[in-house]
Amino acid sequence: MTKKRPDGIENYDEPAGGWGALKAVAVTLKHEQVVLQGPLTLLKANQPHGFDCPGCAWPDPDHTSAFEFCENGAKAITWESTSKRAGPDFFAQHKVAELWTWSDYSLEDTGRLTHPMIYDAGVDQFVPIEWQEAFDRIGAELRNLPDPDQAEFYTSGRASNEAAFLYQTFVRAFGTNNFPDCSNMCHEATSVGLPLSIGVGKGTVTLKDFDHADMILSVGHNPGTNHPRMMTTLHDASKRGVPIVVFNPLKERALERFAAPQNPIEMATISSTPIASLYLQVKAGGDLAALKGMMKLIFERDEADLVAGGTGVLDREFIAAHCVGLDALKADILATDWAQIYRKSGLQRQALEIATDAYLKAKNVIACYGMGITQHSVGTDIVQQLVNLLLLRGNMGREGAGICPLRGHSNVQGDRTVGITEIPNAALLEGMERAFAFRPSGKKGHNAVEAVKAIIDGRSKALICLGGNLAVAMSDSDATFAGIRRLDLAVYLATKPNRSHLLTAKTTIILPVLGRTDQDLQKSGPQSVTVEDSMSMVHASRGFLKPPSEKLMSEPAIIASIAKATLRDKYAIDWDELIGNYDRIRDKIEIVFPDFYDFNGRVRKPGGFRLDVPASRCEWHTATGKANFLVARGLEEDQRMAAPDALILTTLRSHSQYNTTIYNLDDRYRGVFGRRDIIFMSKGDLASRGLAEGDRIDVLGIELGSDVERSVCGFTAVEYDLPMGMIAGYYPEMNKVIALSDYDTQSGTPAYKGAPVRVRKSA
Ligand SMILES: Nc1nc2c(c(=O)[nH]1)N[C@H]1C(S)=C(S)[C@@H](COP(=O)(O)OP(=O)(O)OC[C@H]3O[C@@H](n4cnc5c(=O)[nH]c(N)nc54)[C@H](O)[C@@H]3O)O[C@H]1N2
Ligand SMILES: Nc1nc2c(c(=O)[nH]1)N[C@H]1C(S)=C(S)[C@@H](COP(=O)(O)OP(=O)(O)OC[C@H]3O[C@@H](n4cnc5c(=O)[nH]c(N)nc54)[C@H](O)[C@@H]3O)O[C@H]1N2
Ligand SMILES: [Mo]
Repeated sequence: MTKKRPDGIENYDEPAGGWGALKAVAVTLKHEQVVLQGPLTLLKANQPHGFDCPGCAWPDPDHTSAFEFCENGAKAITWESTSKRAGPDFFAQHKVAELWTWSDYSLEDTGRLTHPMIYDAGVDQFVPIEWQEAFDRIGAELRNLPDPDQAEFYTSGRASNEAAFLYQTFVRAFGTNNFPDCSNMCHEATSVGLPLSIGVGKGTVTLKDFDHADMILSVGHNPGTNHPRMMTTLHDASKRGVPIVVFNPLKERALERFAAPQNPIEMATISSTPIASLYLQVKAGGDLAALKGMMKLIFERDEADLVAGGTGVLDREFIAAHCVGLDALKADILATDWAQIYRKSGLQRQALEIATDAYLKAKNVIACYGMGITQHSVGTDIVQQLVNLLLLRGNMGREGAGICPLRGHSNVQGDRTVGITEIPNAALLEGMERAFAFRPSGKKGHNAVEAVKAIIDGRSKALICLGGNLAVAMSDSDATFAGIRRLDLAVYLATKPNRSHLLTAKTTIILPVLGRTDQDLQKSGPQSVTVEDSMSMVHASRGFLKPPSEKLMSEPAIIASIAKATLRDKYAIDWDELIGNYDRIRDKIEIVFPDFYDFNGRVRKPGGFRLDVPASRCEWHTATGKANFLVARGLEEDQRMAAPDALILTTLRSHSQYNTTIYNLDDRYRGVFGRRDIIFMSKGDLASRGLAEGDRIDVLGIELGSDVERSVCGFTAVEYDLPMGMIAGYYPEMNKVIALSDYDTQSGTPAYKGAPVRVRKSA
């Protein structure tokens, strides 16, 4: 007899992709009332003369390919090109107090913003304001701050290179380096960890490398949902018989399919039994232990082989030529206790041995990873141990091998490249001086967590957001929301209304922007912008749709107008000239960043160009001039997990959301329909707490030395195939329980995938 499951929870047996995906797109098109432009728009995504898909940062084959079908790319595009509008009429009908009760889904579902709006506390409504008046207000408020460091300038990763570069120019001229950005909540562990290891904070592989890989490690990411076009690459690899070894606590449908029997992946084990590709259900936060375990096995195999008269299993030639730090790493790894490795990773020796054997058998290995690695209190450590594993066998800087962080937002990598950073280096400061004849301050500014803390403490008074939904994306929602409500000035450049906008400050202004798909007309005619994907490919993107309203301005034009109103004649930057033709902005980018030489020429070629990644050719821009084996902290007990009933919370994206944008309430591949108020728990953890599937439960955050109660209440427990000792819930709902103090001390990335919690039955 099959057990009755809670409402909306099903056993979903269909494979990832397929007809389910096509159906989902048709439903989205209809819901967004995109009748004619919709399908046409989809066909222009990622085409030589089209726009860059705002969905994800996975590259395109030379960006010249035929249309690649992508369910979630289609949703992202359709969501932007909707015919629904949130104009002055809409805001006149709804007070902010009412809108606050709406769901995140309903808020964005109102459609595209059409008019600049300012909050009027007298009527508790947003009312229209003229553009110039808005710019003058913002300029006056910013100039009135006693110290430029009292303002925070957030960037979300959809901003183009041109917008981001102008923004950082404005903010540095204004006088602060407070650049919180979405990357600080995302791949910061990569941006901080990789430079210390290999001298560059970016991935080293290109799409072509996947054709030459003999094994792919897929660690802590869910490409079937978040990078769907990557499935083509993984599918091709699996058809070639390349083993794909997955580390993920959840059996994600799209990754599992590669382990399906009809698509067998041959892989010799120690016992020479052929098995399918391997799915290791590591416990959340257990990858550090798992990687240390694999390296321990490698060192043990190496010694055994040497004793037996062999040459060992390490790539000694590569290590001698390119690496330093092997002895310290080996000492650390050999000193790591097996019992600790098993306990922290939740994996048994045999699983680690099979993974290690596959790794040692392969000549060329690519390691792909995502948020399952970076969003932990040891995120930077895990990234670096993954690099260690690759370096031991020389899997770096040669064809078919290397590290592949899967970036999030479609231009998050580009935004960082063109200067969105709170820690400007000398090269950036000198470049700015060359381009604009002023030397910006080199003082360290705020990252995302630091910015929100400064806002909560009242040290920062103003927040300008180039896109995104910072308050909802950040941990500790209650504290974050309260802090932002106390600001003097909050300004949001946005395409659609969201909850951050409703956290009204003394002055709150929403400025509607053109999206990726919209035509951007300036003095010299239609403009293209540029973006950089996960593999450092830079290419042009040109929108072609009629904008949702004649009132809309482009992001670069808005930034230039705010800059003019704030800086007036300071440093005599000719903002109008830069905006009249974006080629002029790109000329300036080229002056600041020499890697962009002949930018306007090269970006006009179909497919664009690749920015230099020295580690891709074994050139190591590190302090030692070599690739560094780095020792991570140990696996000692986390004090916060000392309570016997403590669990690790990991937070997930559903299949129908883009970060804080919720397309609908289904999470098809995980069998969840029409709801998000659920907590996935293992059978064992349910039973040991006297709970049953369907029970209402509360999740409470644990923060040492604090009695603040952070909780979500009345969520439904859903039994799920998970390792014991952890639970999973949806982002952003679960941000209420994660403390702001819970982040990776090396990179500042919040520990969204490894927060200590306990659960109780709801009263
Ligand atoms: N459709 C869609 N596309 C997106 C996004 C979106 O929201 N929707 N967001 C974009 C952005 S900004 C980003 S950063 C990327 C995010 O893309 P991903 O990196 O795929 O991010 P998540 O979905 O948060 O989590 C990924 C996986 O990590 C696993 N996981 C959780 N904890 C752990 C752990 O401790 N160890 C391991 N090994 N795995 C763990 C989860 O089970 C999940 O499968 O996608 C981008 N693309
Ligand atoms: N618990 C938990 N929290 C997380 C994460 C997690 O995995 N778990 N992931 C983190 C990660 S990886 C990231 S990247 C952050 C994301 O944080 P953000 O980037 O701040 O959030 P988004 O949800 O992507 O922002 C959505 C809003 O962007 C605006 N927007 C959309 N397109 C455009 C555009 O073209 N221009 C402008 N100006 N605005 C636009 C719309 O108004 C929309 O409401 O969240 C982080 N928070
Ligand atoms: Mo992200």
